[in-house]
Amino acid sequence: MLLSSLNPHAVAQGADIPDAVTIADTTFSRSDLIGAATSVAERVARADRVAILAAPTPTTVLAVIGCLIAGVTAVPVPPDSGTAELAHILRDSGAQAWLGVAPGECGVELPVIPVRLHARSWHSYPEPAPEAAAFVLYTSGTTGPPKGVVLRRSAIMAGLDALAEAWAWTANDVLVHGLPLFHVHGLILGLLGPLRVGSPLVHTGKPTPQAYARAGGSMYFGVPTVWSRIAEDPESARALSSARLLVSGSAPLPVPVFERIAELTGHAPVERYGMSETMITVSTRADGERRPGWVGVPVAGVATRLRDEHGGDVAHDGESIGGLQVRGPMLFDGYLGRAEATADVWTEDGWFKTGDVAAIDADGFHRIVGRESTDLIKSGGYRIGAGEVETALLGHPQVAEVAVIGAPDPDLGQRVVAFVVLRPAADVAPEQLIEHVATQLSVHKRPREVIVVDELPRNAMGKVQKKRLGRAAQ
Ligand code: MCA
Ligand code: AMP
Repeated sequence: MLLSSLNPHAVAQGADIPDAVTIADTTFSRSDLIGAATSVAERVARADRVAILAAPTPTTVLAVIGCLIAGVTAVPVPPDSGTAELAHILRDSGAQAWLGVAPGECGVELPVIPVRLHARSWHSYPEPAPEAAAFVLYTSGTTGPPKGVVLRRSAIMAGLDALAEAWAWTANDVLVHGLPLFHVHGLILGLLGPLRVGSPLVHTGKPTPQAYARAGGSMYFGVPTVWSRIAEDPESARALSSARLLVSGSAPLPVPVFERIAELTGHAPVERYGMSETMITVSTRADGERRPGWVGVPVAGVATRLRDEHGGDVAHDGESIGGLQVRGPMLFDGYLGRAEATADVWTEDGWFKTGDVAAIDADGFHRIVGRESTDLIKSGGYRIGAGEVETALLGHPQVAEVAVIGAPDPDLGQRVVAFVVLRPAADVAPEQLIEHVATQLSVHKRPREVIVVDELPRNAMGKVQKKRLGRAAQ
């Protein structure tokens, strides 16, 4: 069973977990979760696919578990999604209803199935088939609107079991994080992980250093921005010294942050690498070497290889770099309704092309060097397609041309910067353009900076030279 700790037989035998999940000042015991989520399952069971506005709340937790119990595919939606993004996700996913809370107007009307926190049901559902789709998670590509990543139940089970093994994660752990519940990191690792392993979860709402320090957990998850903010708050950092494992992922952890965290907490961070499409494929092991700047070795069941631009082998000598390809049981089924885009990311012999450039050493240690395309930006651990931000800006009536890049940023890793050519006689402030993106897409996709220019640098073919813009933004 996917959520193996939510086992009604254990509760019937008196083995409850009093603090299975704590979120937004609410604590659910294991029996609360089973009873309340089964009641959600009863209400949602006749649907195939529903959308969940995935704010970090008890409602989201019960909605997600209810779908997993009933075998209904869940589409988690960022709670700060703007109108264009919301409408896209709803139309593209074919969600039939909102489960829990519905957002404001976006042009697509769906019924709302309520989640009642105090309702209980003890109905017993058979475990859905392992190949059934558990989630469609929306994630950005280099161009176009986000694509739906279809994750089946067996992939999630394999991904979580591999991490539990690598990190020696058991029911004796208490996991703490404050990550969003609409991506693999916060949702699958951060919520389903504890429910599978049986370790209590404390979700802090926001991943602030102070909240992490107060939570008193044994395992902490964070994106590099979270760890860099903790490294700048020595008092909070020192409070984490009683933990067992500090885990970083979703973006590169800068070596100085790794070292500062190790110095302040006494724990060298465990780094791991993954994608929405693959879950976590490479990780430092709890009992293994923790090398700053490196993300570890393939987890159980995963094979990796490097390929040059002609598809040739690249040596695993720790120096040579190539396109990273992976294979394993936790990979996705494809992009929803996009057979061509799905085919594009697989090689003929069945390896997934991550789009990341990496080096692998003779011991199997991986170093992620960067992405093949500059048009996928990682800001605060969020994946943001330059193309979708450009489309949003071009939708503004006063914008004539635009080029969006990820500029290096000490806090966010990269920050979204937009270079904009305005229409003649336009009268619009950069802040208004930033706000326009925040209301169309998600707040976290907004440019942190809009730079108005007379023209964009182009090559002889008329293509915008983003590398030159990158230098201008530093
Ligand atoms: C600013 N705000 C606005 C606006 N401008 N709100 C509305 N409209 C505007 N125009 C305010 C909001 O009120 C909010 O404030 C704040 O800005 C949110 O902005 P954000 O940029 O999100 O905040 P941040 O503090 O810069 O965020 C840093 C962060 C966040 C907390 C680290 O980036 C984060 O949660 N990242 C996690 C991403 C993640 O989980 N990625 C995993 C992908 P207020 O905060 O006061 O409400 S999965 C993955 O990558 C794979 C599988 C893997 O390997 O894990
Ligand atoms: P997402 O689909 O949002 O999960 O983003 C996946 C991308 O995040 C990967 O393709 C990498 O570019 C990046 N990423 C994830 N984890 C790491 C890491 N530990 N180090 C460097 N990059 C990472």
